Amino acid sequence: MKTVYTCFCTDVIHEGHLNIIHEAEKYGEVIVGVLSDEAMMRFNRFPTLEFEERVGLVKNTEGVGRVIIQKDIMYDQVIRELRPDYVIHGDNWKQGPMKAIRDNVSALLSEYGGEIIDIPYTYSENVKRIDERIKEKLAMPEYRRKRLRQLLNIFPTVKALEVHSGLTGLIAEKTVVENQEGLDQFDAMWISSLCDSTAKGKPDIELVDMTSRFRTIDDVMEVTTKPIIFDGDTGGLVEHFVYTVRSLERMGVSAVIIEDKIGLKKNSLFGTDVKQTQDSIEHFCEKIRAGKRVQLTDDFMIIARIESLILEQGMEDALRRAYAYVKAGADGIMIHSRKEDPAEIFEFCDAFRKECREIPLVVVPTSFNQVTETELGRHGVNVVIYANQLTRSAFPAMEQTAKDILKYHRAKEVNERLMSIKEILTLIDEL
Ligand code: SPV
Ligand code: MG
Repeated sequence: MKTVYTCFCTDVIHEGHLNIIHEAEKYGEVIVGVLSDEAMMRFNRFPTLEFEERVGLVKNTEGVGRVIIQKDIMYDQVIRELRPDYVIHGDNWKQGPMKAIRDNVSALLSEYGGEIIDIPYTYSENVKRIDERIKEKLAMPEYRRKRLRQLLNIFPTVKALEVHSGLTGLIAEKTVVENQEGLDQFDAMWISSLCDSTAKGKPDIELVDMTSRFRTIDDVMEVTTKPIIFDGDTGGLVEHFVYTVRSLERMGVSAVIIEDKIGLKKNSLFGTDVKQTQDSIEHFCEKIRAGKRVQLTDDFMIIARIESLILEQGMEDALRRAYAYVKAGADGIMIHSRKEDPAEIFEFCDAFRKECREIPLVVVPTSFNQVTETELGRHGVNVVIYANQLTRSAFPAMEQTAKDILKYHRAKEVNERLMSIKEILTLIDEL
């Protein structure tokens, strides 16, 4: 009997999947691969069911002969082991980022004469509704909040992109590219104080108040499902920080990062060019302890950010602070540097990792931007934050457009570099 393989990356079986199975049955024994949590999280979206539940769902579906686990988004291992006569899939994988997967399958099958069967993708109101419902579920605080911890348990490095609005949130949520391993996308979002302030035309000095910062979080949350790491600046007064923790946790934010500075905060990338004061270890530990004390779930993380290298206080001071903050209950450590050479970041991470193997390490490679995520991962870094690149790329583009319209007294000259009217009109889906 011939074999037909299909891979399901789903937590609900709907008429589209039933149709695939029904069509597959015409060709032979139907083998369904259930995509592993790791692959689903990295390349598609977070599952809302436990892996075993997803396997059970497929096993109990009529027409399914065998169920296996597909570990990677690309089919190499599965096809080499199973050598199915056919691989069947909805024809939606002929375009967009999924085309890379189809090309991979096609190349593998051609090695021994297997065939792809593309069947029309089921576009129906019901399928659309189911898809939307799952997305809504993923956006709920109780699902979203724990997602950063889940990611950290699975992936060696998590990458976060700066967002400061619904629109930038959508970019972080939806941007997918093809690479050697298959598809890639951002895992999380960073609500930067610098970019949130800049978007409002204000300096990054804790001037934009928490009510406004929460409004930004809300704008982002309304249109995304990925976990949020919030830049909490200094955390403010201990008496205020406890309320911030409660609010962020309730909203479904996964982590807040607070920096060990006190008084008027200036952006770290100014370094010692401006007056900035580092907090005492004792006082900052008190802030961490107070935050941890008021937390209501185990999901939320308070990450302590060390400014010793920024303020040229030396490696020893940075490490002493890191151990003290971990002892006070910090769920992670962020080490910051404004040097172009990543040597001091590597030195810190290597030394810290010898003492603390488990505590997540966070870095923001803005100045030392030549290092890759893999390199940072080798030094024990778990979260890489691209803290301001969206804002910094948008501003010069917008400014140039404004200049050119002024220069030519019309918009024809800038038109070529613009998104088309059709694209902007259809960019945002309606419910
Ligand atoms: C931010 O993005 O606001 C940060 C990172 O705090 S940095 O600007 O490098 O200080
Ligand atoms: Mg900041």
